Amino acid sequence: MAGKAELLLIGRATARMMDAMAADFTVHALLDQEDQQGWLAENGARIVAIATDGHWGASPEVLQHLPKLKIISCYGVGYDNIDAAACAARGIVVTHTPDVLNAEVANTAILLWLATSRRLIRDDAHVRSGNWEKGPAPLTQSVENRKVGILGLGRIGQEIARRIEIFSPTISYHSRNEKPGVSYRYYADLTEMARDIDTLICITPGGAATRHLVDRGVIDALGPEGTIINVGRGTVVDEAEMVQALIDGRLGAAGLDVFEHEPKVPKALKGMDNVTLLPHVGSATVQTRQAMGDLVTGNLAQFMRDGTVISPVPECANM
Ligand code: A2R
Repeated sequence: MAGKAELLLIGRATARMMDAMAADFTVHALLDQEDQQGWLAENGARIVAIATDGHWGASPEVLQHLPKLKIISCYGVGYDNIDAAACAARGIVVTHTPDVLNAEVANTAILLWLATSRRLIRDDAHVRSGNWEKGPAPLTQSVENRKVGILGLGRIGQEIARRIEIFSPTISYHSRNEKPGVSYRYYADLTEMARDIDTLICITPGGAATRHLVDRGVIDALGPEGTIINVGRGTVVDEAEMVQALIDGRLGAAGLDVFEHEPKVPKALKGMDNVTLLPHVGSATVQTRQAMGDLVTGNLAQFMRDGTVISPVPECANM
């Protein structure tokens, strides 16, 4: 009798995911191998499935060792570290975890926006340090009636917009295509939108097509009263330009869950009290991460059962 199919785990998985995957697969964790290249060269030919995440992805250097690979199941909605078009061309289906994290990431965007505008971290420090006994904290910026622009009105972007409606009558968005049936104002040009708003919330995918969409021109159009909230990918914002603009006072504030070279964060940001910094935790609650894990293992199990998957990435939707 043939043994179980073999799966390569890139990165880490929860105990619940490991249990679920063990039903169909013998799981090999790449991070447990001392000599990863040597292990791949020796064992890669037996691997039919990969479980990975948006951070680790699946590099060409790994994939070249896996001639029998049929499926890559990615934990996270962003898959910019996987060349999905190349995988589709090789007959490898790539899946991700859209929708189950929409509400959580949208909540994180609102959390960052409120915390940044109302200087939550600075004022918390004001209490803890005892400075409150010497005097009140300086006033902050209201989130009521701001002009908010969303860069990327997709699944998550629309959830963010729905929440912003409570605070702001003026919501606009930029994406490559105008979204049918949406009442928010569409801008075909991002810089033009930036001129008309005071808060820019970024929630596009990463990758080459969106790299540095938020460049110096967009940052200067937002201006000294402007705020950038980024819960998409760090690469979407020209981070060096954003930091310099914050130093110069050409940009007012920033709330950031993602960074261009994360987990490395520019030192200058760490000393600013007009920025709020999070370690890429947009979807990182127990409940949402469990739902994401279940979708990762659900895609793998369904594929082993009948060759279909629940949530393919768009490049693999018609395989
Ligand atoms: O451009 P469109 O019309 O395809 O709209 C998509 C927009 N988008 C872009 N906007 C401007 N320039 C681009 N080069 C560009 N590429 C994509 O981003 C759409 O409105 C939005 C993405 O929406 P979804 O595909 O539904 O993604 P979801 O689930 O909202 O997640 C967004 C990203 C993930 O890829 C992760 O990087 C992060 O949030 O967690």
